[in-house]
Amino acid sequence: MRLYQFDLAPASRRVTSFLKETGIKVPIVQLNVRDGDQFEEPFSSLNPFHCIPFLELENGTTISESVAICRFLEETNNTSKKLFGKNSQERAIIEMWNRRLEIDGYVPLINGIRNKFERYKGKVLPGTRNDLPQVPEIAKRGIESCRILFERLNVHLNTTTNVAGDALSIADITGYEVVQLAIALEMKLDEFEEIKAWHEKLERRFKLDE
Ligand SMILES: N[C@@H](CCC(=O)N[C@@H](CS)C(=O)NCC(=O)O)C(=O)O
Repeated sequence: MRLYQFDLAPASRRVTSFLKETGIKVPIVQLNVRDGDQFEEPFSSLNPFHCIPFLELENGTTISESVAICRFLEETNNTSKKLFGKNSQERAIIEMWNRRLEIDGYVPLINGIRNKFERYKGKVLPGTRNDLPQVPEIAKRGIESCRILFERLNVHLNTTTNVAGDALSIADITGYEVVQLAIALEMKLDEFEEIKAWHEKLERRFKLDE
């Protein structure tokens, strides 16, 4: 089994944080997606979506999508920490928050970053190289979508230790990356005291070693 990663990429960092938290060990191969390693063989055929992370299994199957990878690793390793929940209700609440954070925060902000910063020119959609123009308005909309999410989330975090309950879950890992993306897009966070405290707590756990 091999996990293909690029440490600086948000989707990869979600898997790195999951591995850190659960203690699961997987052999890792670094692909530099900035240099375009994902378009070279054998990586291009292994994952035709041309994105990292992806997991290559011994039987030749490839699993892409960070959350699918984490779910597979949790189910196939007997770890005491269950970041996807221990019963039906926990699993549903965790999925609910994870999807909310992805749909209203992570995806709009990633689209915003790719449409705003010069370094993503020609790379507007993940896993592509083409002449699709950047549209700065998408960054503004991304921030607005995330601001509405944060207004709701800030109230919710008053009532709970972690986003989907007492135990830390995959939804907190997604949430940490959402706040990191919001900071990268220079979103104003002053009014979101609960989110800032939650992010600081997660930062102590998941900040990349320099
Ligand atoms: N939804 C996917 C996102 C994967 C993705 O977009 N990965 C980016 C890095 S964050 C990538 O590999 N980009 C390569 C490129 O755009 O060329 C996941 O969570 O795994």
